[in-house]
Amino acid sequence: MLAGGVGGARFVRGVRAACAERWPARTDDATAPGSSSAGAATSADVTVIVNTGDDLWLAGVRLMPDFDSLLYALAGVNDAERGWGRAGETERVAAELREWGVGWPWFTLGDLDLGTHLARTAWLREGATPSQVAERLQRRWPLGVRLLPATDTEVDTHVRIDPSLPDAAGRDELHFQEWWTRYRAAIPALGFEQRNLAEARPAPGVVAAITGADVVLVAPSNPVVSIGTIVSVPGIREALAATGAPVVGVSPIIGGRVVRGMADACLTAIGVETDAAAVARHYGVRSAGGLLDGWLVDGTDAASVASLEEIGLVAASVPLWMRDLDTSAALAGAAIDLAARTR
Ligand code: FO1
Repeated sequence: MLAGGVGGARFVRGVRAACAERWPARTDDATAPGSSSAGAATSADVTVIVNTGDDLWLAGVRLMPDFDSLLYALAGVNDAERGWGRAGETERVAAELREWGVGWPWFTLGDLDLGTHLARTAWLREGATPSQVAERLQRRWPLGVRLLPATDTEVDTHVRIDPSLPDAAGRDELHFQEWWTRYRAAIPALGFEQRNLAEARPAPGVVAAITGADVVLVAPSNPVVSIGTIVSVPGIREALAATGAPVVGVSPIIGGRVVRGMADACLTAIGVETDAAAVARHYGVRSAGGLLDGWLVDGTDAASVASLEEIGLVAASVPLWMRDLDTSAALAGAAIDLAARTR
């Protein structure tokens, strides 16, 4: 699976549940990944390739927001209401950091969450790579799936803006997290740029996961800064082109609106309409050099299925709203079924 954080987490939980239902863990295999997390035991081998473009250094620690959102959600320790961070979080350290003028006053580092950032940063300073750190963080909770950062290179996304705008204060770019959390994506983006992309390589295991997969799923995550960043790491798009597995995506747009977040601002910036079929066309059809073999849209967008099939996609409309684990699992099951139809 390719996934971003908040939007990706619900879908990944659904995939885990759908796999547990279809391919339950063998009862004699007590060591199966996820065997001790409720309802998640599956013999399926699920790898999630996680967007790292939202990552940043702040207050001396390395943050990997999408990785952490997936980690916390799959472990069941996430703040489901807010959508990011830990449940039962306190903010005592954040209040101190504001007093010291360290970090960003509009960006909250919760106390429990800071524990994760400190552990990660300590291991990075000891010489571990981000993917090795990711592996260590996952040992704490039995997730039932493997989370892999797309790359070990720091490819933090920056947003190009017009320096003459009042909020820009003369700057012609902002870190994605400042644009997203401070300005709620309201400053028109002129473009998105990932740092160090030319020298970036897929993290160990990423290419093998894609080329060795039976099915590749593209989560309903932000097509520009989440999925877009993953596939812009040199080698990942090529692995997707080469894999024998069908590649099936789920639209993050329902009835012309984003399901959550502000992906519409990102799509507008790159000239793509906020529309389920337009996102599919943006990803492109694999047989013509694009990413996808199949695409799921919501019932609201059922009218676009015929035109998507005309351009060579296997498409279907199903309920896309992930209200709870059951609806997420049903959606994941529909994506797996669509993959079978592409063969
Ligand atoms: N989102 C916010 O809207 N405000 C915050 O203060 C904030 C803090 C934060 C800290 C750690 C972390 O992992 C994520 C955090 N997020 C916060 C969420 C994050 O900015 C974004 O929603 C994602 O990167 C976009 O998927």
